[in-house]
Amino acid sequence: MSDSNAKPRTISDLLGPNPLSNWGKWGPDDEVGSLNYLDAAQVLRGVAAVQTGEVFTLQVPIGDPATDGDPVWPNRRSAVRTSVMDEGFFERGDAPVVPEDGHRWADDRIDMFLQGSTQYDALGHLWYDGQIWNGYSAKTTIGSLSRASVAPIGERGVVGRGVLIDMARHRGKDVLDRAEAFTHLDLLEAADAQGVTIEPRDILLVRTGWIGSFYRTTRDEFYTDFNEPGLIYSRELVEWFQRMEIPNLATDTIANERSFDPETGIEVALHCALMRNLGVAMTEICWLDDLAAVCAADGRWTFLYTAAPLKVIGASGAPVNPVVIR
Ligand code: UVW
Repeated sequence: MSDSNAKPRTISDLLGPNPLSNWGKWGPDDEVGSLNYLDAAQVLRGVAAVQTGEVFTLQVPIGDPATDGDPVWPNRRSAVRTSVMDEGFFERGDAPVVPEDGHRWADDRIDMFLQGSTQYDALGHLWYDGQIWNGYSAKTTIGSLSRASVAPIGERGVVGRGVLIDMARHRGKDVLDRAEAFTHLDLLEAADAQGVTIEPRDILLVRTGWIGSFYRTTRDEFYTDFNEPGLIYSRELVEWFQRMEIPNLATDTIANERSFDPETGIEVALHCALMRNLGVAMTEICWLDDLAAVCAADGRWTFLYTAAPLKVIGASGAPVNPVVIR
């Protein structure tokens, strides 16, 4: 960009020639990025946050016939689960084999976007300027991610101290508005109001109420003028994530950040700045409403967070059901 007052048009324009980066920090072959911060000491710090033994699962249901599809990014489709064996097959005489010992079974298959439910993004899920996380060529994504797929995250697992910041509750809302923005300073203000400190290497969970709203509204309304509320890019925010060594960002939105900047049209800048450049893992479409209600009731916002996405080889992401113990 020659004119420094011109609006950025691309991610490169926005992030500038020297974006903050963790490339190389964990060696030339790294595929899990900032999750490297979650060493044994962080696991024990997470365990130390457990006080009452309550367990919360953060996955949203997949393929619930009671809802109008699943919450997915606009160009993705909801999962379709199909019974390929059940009692009906036996009753109709359609079972390929009928064991004489009398046992019967049900089998299913599922057709879904791997990012079509609560999921981890692979670090190679999104990129700009021809390079993915750690500087690997974008060509490594062709056909299958041969670098930084989701499988190494599944292999490693994610365990540490989680802290929940409830931006919706902090702003006195059930759900933040479309495109409603907040920054790391807002997170710190909300943390202060909640009486909790975000510590270095915390797994950061942020509630906006957005996914909860999917289940209370019509699909049409949810997707009209689609622009999720969330964190927005600034160099200061990225500096804060880097300085705080945040390993993992988890939110109750589909893409963990405001979808696009209405001024510039630039989309998912934080996927580029945090995930591609710093190696911050992203957990998306989390169910946080129940956890938040309990945290708010007793004022305790930290816990043990554990998760491991499915080890789908070469995949850009994979479903996960994170488990929180408080
Ligand atoms: C996008 O790719 C836009 O979002 P997600 O990270 O949810 O896959």
